[in-house]
Order: sequence, then structure tokens, then C-alpha cells
Amino acid sequence: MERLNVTEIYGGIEFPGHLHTQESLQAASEFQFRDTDVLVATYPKSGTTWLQEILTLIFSKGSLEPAHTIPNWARAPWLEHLYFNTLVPRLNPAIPRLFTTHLPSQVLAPALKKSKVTVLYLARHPKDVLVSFYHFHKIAKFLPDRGNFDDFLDQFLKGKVHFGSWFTHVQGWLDLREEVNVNLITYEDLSQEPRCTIQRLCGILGCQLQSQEEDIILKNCTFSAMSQNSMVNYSLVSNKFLDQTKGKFMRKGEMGNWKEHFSPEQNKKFNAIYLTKMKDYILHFPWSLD
Ligand code: PPS
Repeated sequence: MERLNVTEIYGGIEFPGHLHTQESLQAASEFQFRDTDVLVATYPKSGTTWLQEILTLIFSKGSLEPAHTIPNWARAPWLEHLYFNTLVPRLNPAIPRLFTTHLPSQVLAPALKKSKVTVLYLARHPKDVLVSFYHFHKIAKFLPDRGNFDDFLDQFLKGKVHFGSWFTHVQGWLDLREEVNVNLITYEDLSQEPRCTIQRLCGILGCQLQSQEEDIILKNCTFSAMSQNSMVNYSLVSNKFLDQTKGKFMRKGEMGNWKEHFSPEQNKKFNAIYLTKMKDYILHFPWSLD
């Protein structure tokens, strides 16, 4: 599958034709979850790979074998990707099935409501998401050229980027909490309180870890450790699709990197839109706008 210049539109949202087809997107919306399944839901660049790695090591109780031998996309396959069906039968039957999605909640809500699946919704400061996504467009050949940083910021704020509006994505998944077991985790929690957040995840998932097992997870999920792990740093993906000579997938791994990118005018514009759109949701998040 190449289709690097193809865009699939599904539910009014654009997806890269590389990895997504109408059929794969439709199949995701009809997926039959099991009550024991765990679904990581994120807007792109929110720390998906990080949470996949932590969950892999929680379920393996600190054994490094799966994290060091199986690529993240095979351990926690994306529901909407076209190779999804080939990966599901290969999942380890001894642990809960772990899936990933970037889909907006409205596409998956009917399927999710039919089961007691545990959803972990991972959110990140939207300015850091924006910056990370901007840089990702420079290396991902399956994403269109969206111009300079100012152009990208405009399109991001209007929701006119692949995977749709960050604002609608976050709101939709938080709203679903009334009907589905959706748990909000943030990139900032993982950065600032990693051990507490791992313990919180264990509580949600009904897992128990020894403190030495937590230590192993903490050590292997640092930015530096993950940058060197070929199973999560996307070095297994051909340069034809992801050109990491132009920048790295594991780029900075920081909170607040947006401050090195936003001009005062861009910041003002972003804040005004954020405050209008997110006014009913602000208290859910640990970040401040400045
Ligand atoms: S994707 O393409 O949507 O799956 O990308 P995603 O994994 O959601 O997000 C990539 C960003 O997460 C950062 N990252 C980390 N930060 C801190 N610690 C760890 N361990 C870690 N792992 C991944 C990654 O560097 C990307 O952020 P930026 O800001 O671009 O560095």
C-alpha cells in the first residue's frame, strides 16, 4: 500500500490514504470489542507511542521481551489501519487485547457502547501537539505539505488538517465518558508524575505491579530509552514513507516546546480560540496556556 497522495474522507474527516481505506475505516466503526479489550485513543502526536510502551510493559509485568521484539503497531494495532485484521490473530492471547485509534469518538461510539471496553484517552497540551504535528508533516510523506508554521497553525485552529480538529476530538472523547468507560490520561501526567500515573493505569486496568517492575517500566519508557528502541522509534519504517533524515519521530519529547515556536501574535490568536472552544473543558487539564 502506498497511495501517498491519496486522502480518504470518512465521517467528514481527512485520513492519509496510505494505511486507510474506506473499507478499513468502516470496519473499525463496526468492530466487535470484548469487555476485556483496552483501547488507547489519541489525537495524533499526543504521546500515543509512549502510552503503548507503558501498557506493553504493564501487561508483561516488566518483561522487556515484547517491547524489544515486536513493533508497537503490532502490539497495539490501530483499529482503522488496513492491516489491522492481519495483526489481531497474532496478539498475545494471555493478556488483554490492546488497540489504538486516532478516530474521533463519534465514529467508534456505537461499537464501544456495545461492550465494557476500557478506553484510555491520552491528551496533550494542544500547542505542543501542534508543534509536534507540524514537524511530523516534514518527515511523513503520507501527509500533505501544509506550508510554513503560520499556515499550519491556521489550518490546525480551523480543524482543516488530517485527523480533523483537535478541539472536537478531545471534546468528543470526554463527552463519551457518560456512556463508555473512558479514562483521561495526559502527556503532562506521564512527564511530571510517571510512577503515580503508572499506578493509576494499573488501578484502571486491575493490574498489580511490584515496585521493581515499576522501576523497569520507568527506565525503559524514558524518551532516551525509547529513542534507541527500534520497535518504537519507527526506524523500521522505510524512508519512502517516513524520512527520518529530515527529522526524528522521537523529536524532543518535552513539555512546553511550543514556546520556541509561537510568536506573541500566534499565541494570542491560539489562546482566544482555545478559550472560546474549550471553556467548558478547561478544568479537566493540568496545563496552563502560558
Ligand atoms: S503518533 O504519530 O500520533 O503516533 O505520535 P505520538 O506517539 O502520539 O506522539 C509523538 C510525540 O510523543 C513524544 N514521545 C515522548 N515524549 C516523552 N517521553 C517519551 N518516552 C516519548 N515517546 C514519544 C515524541 O517525541 C513526539 O513528540 P515531540 O514533541 O514531537 O517530540
